[in-house]
Amino acid sequence: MSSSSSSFQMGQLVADKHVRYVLMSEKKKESFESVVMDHLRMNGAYWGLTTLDLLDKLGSVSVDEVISWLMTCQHESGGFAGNTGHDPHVLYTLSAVQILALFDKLDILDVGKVSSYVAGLQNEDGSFSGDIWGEVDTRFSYIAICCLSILKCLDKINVEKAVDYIVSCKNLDGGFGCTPGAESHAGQIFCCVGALAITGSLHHVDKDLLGWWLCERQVKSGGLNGRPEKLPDVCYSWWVLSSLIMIDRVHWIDKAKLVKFILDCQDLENGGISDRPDDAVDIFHTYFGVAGLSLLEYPGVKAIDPAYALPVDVINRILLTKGTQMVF
Ligand code: GRG
Repeated sequence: MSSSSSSFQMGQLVADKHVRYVLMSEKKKESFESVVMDHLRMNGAYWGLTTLDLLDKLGSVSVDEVISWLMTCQHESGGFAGNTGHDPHVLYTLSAVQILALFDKLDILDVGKVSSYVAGLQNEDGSFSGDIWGEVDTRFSYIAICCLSILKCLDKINVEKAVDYIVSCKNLDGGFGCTPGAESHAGQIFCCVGALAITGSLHHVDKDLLGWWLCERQVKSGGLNGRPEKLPDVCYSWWVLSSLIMIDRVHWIDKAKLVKFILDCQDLENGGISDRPDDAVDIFHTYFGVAGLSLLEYPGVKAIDPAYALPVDVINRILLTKGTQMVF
């Protein structure tokens, strides 16, 4: 379906240009962007490949090439690094698992090994460290829960303690921070709400209070910020909207104005999406812009799951097959 047939009376998504931008950014290995992103290439691959899948163009990449590189990033511990020769971290392990899920290639994984690596990062209080160096953050709680759920190994961790820890990071404004007492931030809210959604624990969220805080993130231009008094940024189209959808309060924001803000951040000539109109594009904002449009049901963009951050058809394929452990 082309966006010209849509009910959105505004600029259009230049989908073909974004596809070309994603495919080209992979080829420009010497560019500044590639060099500074070298250590987190696994995240970049997840952002780029998911963008392609949402635009129904995943077939444009060589599955074998991606997977043979991806497997060079796995360590003896079972965890994945951001690139060949780097150290493993749970951040990159989730991206690796998500990429394999996109390609329907989870069967090449030693699931026992990967899940033991992730589960081994749970601490006594239920929180998760990101790697052996021990930094604790609710981002890592989400990542561990999302990863283990995709691998159908949630039973390897103490889910009750994991949930209790996340709840201990809830603030009086209804939001969540990275550790107990830390300021509410839309990115951390996505992580906490996502982890609670996956574990069937959303009853811990005050949906009206949090919904109010989240819908107040919309500013005059239609864009969303991540916390009060901050500038809007396309990436919050994902962190805020997905959270609003999970708590069933997405109708509290002006969706048409947000669509316009995202479309205004496109590079109409060379493809790619930036944080704000007229800034330089990058792969991170291109993904979160397209993913935001997916949550807004923009025509021609496949539906994405707000908790797992993967296309709905991919999640259905995984969760509806034999061996599913439903925690709901
Ligand atoms: C699978 C989608 C997915 C995520 C994996 C890594 C992760 C889990 C979640 C990250 C959540 C997070 C903290 C997002 C915020 C990212 C961001 C733009 C941070 C910028 O923070 P500041 O303080 O910017 O620099 P503001 O906008 O507050 O000025």
